[in-house]
Amino acid sequence: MSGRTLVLTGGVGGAKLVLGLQQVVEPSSITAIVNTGDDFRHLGLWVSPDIDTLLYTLSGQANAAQGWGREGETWAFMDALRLLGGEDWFALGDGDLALHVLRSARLAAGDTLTTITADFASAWGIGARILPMSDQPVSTHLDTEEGDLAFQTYFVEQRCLPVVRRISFQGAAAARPGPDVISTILAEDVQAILIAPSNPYLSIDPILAVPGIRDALHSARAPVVVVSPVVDGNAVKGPTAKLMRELGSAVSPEAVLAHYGDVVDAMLVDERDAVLDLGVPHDVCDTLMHTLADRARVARAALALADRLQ
Ligand code: FO1
Repeated sequence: MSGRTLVLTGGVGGAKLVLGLQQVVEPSSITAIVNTGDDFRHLGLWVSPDIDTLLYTLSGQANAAQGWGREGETWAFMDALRLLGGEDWFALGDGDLALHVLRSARLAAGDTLTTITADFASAWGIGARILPMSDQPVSTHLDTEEGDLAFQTYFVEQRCLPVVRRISFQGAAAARPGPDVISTILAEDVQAILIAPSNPYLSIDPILAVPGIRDALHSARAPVVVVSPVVDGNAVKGPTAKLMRELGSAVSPEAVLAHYGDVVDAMLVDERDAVLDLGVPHDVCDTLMHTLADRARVARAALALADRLQ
């Protein structure tokens, strides 16, 4: 297979797939379009968790056990903050802080998130292209039984406990896709557009909510293949299954596919989920990605499925 590979991705699950792709295709042929609905201003700093998870993962700095932040992190800033009575529910490691400080200063000086992200990736020798879904702020909000919660309040402070009734993406309607997002989706040399096994509601929907992205996926020459985030009737990680149930959905590959609708051309399903007829082509493999070899296997299977549809 030759040509470019695009991945729509959120946090840790998506980063694992991109890392797997790097094992099977040239890193410079990969473009990740990343969710920024989790981004927020905290202690005056602009934090972009999903972009940073990808930056840390692809540069070999990620704290894999924790699922966010960097390996070998120190916490002097948080200790000092706590002694001053500062908010400590969202932990910013000392090294991680450098990213947020620099990003915030550059945004204030008029640079875009796209340029800043590209510069960070280049500083760390990352070959893949990392494109924020938009340079305008989009904030995921959850309408819950405890009231309206901003994403990080729901996810980190409230540990996803409140029951969710509705999800919205504030700012999405007025946001524009990042400068190269649409042209990259529509490019002639794209061989596959993958939707990572990230949370469909919290990680991928914000990307699809940016006007123009869903239409571009429809018009793209390359097939759109989703890697199922459901394994054995449950979600691999995080609040996906809980959220799907609360929003009245079954926790199954079929339900994920129905949620995405006609934007998806094919699905890579986990071997533990018996699927009868999905209505779109599908392949089956072990989609759990614990090791680098697992990640390469899933990437290879997703690309092979896309190749079959070309
Ligand atoms: N997740 C947590 O569960 N607790 C934290 O204190 C926390 C801090 C944090 C700092 C920077 C960053 O980029 C991410 C951080 N995350 C933390 C993870 C993150 O908020 C979520 O996992 C993602 O937004 C979901 O993809």
